[in-house]
Amino acid sequence: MKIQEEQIQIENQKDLASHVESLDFLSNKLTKQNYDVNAIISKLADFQVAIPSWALGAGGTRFGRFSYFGEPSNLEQKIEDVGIIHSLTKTAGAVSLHIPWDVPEDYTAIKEVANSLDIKFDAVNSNTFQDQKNAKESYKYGSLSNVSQAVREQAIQHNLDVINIGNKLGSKALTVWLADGSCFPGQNNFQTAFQNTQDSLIDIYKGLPQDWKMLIEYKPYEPNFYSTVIQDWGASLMLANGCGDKAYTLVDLGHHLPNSNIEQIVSILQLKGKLGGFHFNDSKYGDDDLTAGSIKPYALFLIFNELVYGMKNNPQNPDLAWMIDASHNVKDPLEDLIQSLEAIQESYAKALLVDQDALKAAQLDNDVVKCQEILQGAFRTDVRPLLEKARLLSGGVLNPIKAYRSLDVREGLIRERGKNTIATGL
Ligand code: PSV
Ligand code: MN
Ligand code: MN
Repeated sequence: MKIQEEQIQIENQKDLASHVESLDFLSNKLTKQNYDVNAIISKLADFQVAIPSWALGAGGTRFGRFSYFGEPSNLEQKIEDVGIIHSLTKTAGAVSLHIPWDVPEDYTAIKEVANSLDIKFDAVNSNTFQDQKNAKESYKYGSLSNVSQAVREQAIQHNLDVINIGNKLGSKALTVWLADGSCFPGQNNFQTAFQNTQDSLIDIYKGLPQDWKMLIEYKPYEPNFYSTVIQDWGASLMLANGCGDKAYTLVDLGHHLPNSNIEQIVSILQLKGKLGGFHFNDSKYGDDDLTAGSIKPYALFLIFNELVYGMKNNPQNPDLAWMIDASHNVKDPLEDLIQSLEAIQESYAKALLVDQDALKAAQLDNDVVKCQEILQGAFRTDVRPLLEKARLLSGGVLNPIKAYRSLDVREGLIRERGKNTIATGL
């Protein structure tokens, strides 16, 4: 299923008058306050977030999986789903694959599908948290950290294979997330597990092409509940530094203990030039993988405020790999991803409204109240007309969820693919 340009135009006609009215109102207000509205809109239009291949089906929990029907059952269909989201929002121009769930059968054909939908291949993800069919060794007690050299070698080789697959598709980064850790005190020697992980990562790093990055993700707990080898940004940063210049820390919003100051983590990593990637989601308790901005929108804004500051002031930090990492089982996954994209863009737009010069002046005066006024003034602005305009200029729709429903996309997918399809994923 592909959304046609005429369909987009018809959808946009329905909302154009009210969009023009609300954009005029906001533009006038912002222009009077000396904002360059067109520059903000063009930054929004440029901002692209990768969609993970595993979020296109209804997510599972350990208690079960409920299909949303019409789910993609192969890689081509997954890319087509990303194409649908991208044609509506124009902000999802990349897909992030998970190997071995998404190994292409025919590389040329897959690249052609992606190309025709204007989708690029973002970071590739390795999987050493599940045993693969016919694998000789088991990851039950860890992968890159395992006490057995044979297991570590198998896990290293898998990561090298993933790089090879990504290379054929045009990816430029490998994301490593490990489930390695322990469930009970005494089960692991912390130092041995960490050192094994470092040595294994160095072996993988040696196989990284010159223009690639290695992104090392951290997570405090789950599936292991006593210790995780790469449990926080400090562990990830040490490992990245131990590998070399092309290795970076990846921050996943759901991978922090409650009340962690994620914006501060992000800020300092950028200062050190070591923030490589970002996974968006939201959570109430832990790694809940909920829709970005659905629980703590102010926290998301504060994180974006630091990211915007870093993108401007930290040339030592590379461009970031942005990805949504959210999936659960009560919403249509495509609608959910559209909602996440909207929340991400909204937070970005609000962060772009923070007057950095005024904030700096207020900080130098120790005017705490003014600092807060500046941040909250930006946060309270309804920036949605700017997002609409960015989409309109890029050929997307003014209101993606409304258009998705009025075009009966899910019904079309069910007609094409059948009801009983289940996508691979977490
Ligand atoms: C598991 O927590 C996880 O959600 C990580 O965030 C990874 O990025 C993702 O799975 C895919 O491996
Ligand atoms: Mn993640
Ligand atoms: Mn996660």
